Amino acid sequence: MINTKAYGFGVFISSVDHYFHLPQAFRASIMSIKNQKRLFKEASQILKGNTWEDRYTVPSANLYPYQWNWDSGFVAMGFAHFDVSRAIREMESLFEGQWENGMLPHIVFHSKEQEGYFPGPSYWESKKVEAAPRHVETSGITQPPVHGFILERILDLHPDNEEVKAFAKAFYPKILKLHRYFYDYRDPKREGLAFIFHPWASGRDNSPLWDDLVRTIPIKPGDIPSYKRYDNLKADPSERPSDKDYDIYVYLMELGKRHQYNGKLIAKESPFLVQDTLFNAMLIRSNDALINIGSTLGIDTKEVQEWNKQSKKAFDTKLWVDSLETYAPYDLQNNRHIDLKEIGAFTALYAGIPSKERALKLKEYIASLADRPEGFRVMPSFDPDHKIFNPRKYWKGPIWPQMNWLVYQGLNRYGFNGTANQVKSDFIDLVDKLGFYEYFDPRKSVADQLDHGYGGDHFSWTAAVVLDFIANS
Ligand code: 9WN
Repeated sequence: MINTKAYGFGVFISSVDHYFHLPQAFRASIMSIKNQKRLFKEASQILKGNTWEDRYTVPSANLYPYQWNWDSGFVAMGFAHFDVSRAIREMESLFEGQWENGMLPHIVFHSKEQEGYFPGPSYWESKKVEAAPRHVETSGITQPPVHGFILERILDLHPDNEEVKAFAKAFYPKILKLHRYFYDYRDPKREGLAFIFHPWASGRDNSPLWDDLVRTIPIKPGDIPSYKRYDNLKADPSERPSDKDYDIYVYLMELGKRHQYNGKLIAKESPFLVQDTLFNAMLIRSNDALINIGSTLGIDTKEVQEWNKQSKKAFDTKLWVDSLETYAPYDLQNNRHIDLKEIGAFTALYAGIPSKERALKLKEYIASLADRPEGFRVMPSFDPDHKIFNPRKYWKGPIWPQMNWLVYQGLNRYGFNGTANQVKSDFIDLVDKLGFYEYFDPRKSVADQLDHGYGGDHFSWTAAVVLDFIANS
């Protein structure tokens, strides 16, 4: 892999062809150069095709027709490999949705209500909330904060680009404000860990992590309005969350709406209040990025350093579960760990949280999945030994692109390059064989017989991850 920092090698890729004129020695051969070139081109076309008004990108034109929070972070990283000005506009358009209190919503509705997605702009009633922006409608929940390390990645790719430097300076305070929101509004006991109050905010909607918790939420007639789902008309309904899951999603959105999405009030009442692994690992890794960027740009980072010291310690002590040999989310309303083995825990590597010993345990688990006789590509989103594991169903087992990217980065951070490369090549191989889908079957024997992935096609973050993986091979 090219470590751009170590080689002082600013990979400025102004076009697909420019990239492929780079010396071959810098590109390990995970597949033929011809195939890499083809995938790189297809990926860039997908991002361009999913772009609206030349400034924001939808995850998938058919399934998710608005701008999503963490999707757009990855999308910006993808664009940074061939059109950095578009990468900048992606981040800027996303943060147009940022609220006065710093909250960054999980969807920004640049376009009017469209038939085909629930819950659309009119559902959330964001404009009734004083802190929400006036010029654009948004949702009222957030998503994992990836934007700090995405900004760092863009800067790393273009260290001498003046437009990028100016953007980083102007953008830094917005990300800082977002992180401050999490510490001020989502961490009532000042533990250094932010809570979420909706499964969607975890980025992993129907993960088995949330099953027990949401099952205990009683919904009485009249608690939720009637609504119409479209997701299960557009994607295979057997892969999507159940109707019961959706009722809970709506119930929790109603609760948020009732409290004008005010974290402090919600914390008192919400039956779903969780300190999630992935969410907090992203916050910590993005804090790290703010510290690194700050020192390059001459910005004082004392406040961020203090947050991060506390957050790293709290994550490592509170969220580690010995019997599982991984981290696990913490359910604040029932004071217990949600002790299941799930991919979010493994992103702690990317945030530099575990000791070497713990990191080794995490790595060995991933490697052991890959070595099994029945054969898994790594890394499935949920524990294949658990009875709930379902290799086709959304967050209950399939391989997800952005999660593989995060796990890959984490393994490399700890020097486990062999396993990291396996995670990367497994993913590239899936896309090469099955297309740019939203998620993939992790079972080798099954996926090898298929001719497509699962969920939405022409998916933006799938394209973004392919671009980054290939550019850094
Ligand atoms: C709800 C857009 C989003 C991703 C999430 C993924 C899925 C939405 C949905 O799609 O969630 O936000 O309607 O199911 O779980 O991670 O950001 O790609």
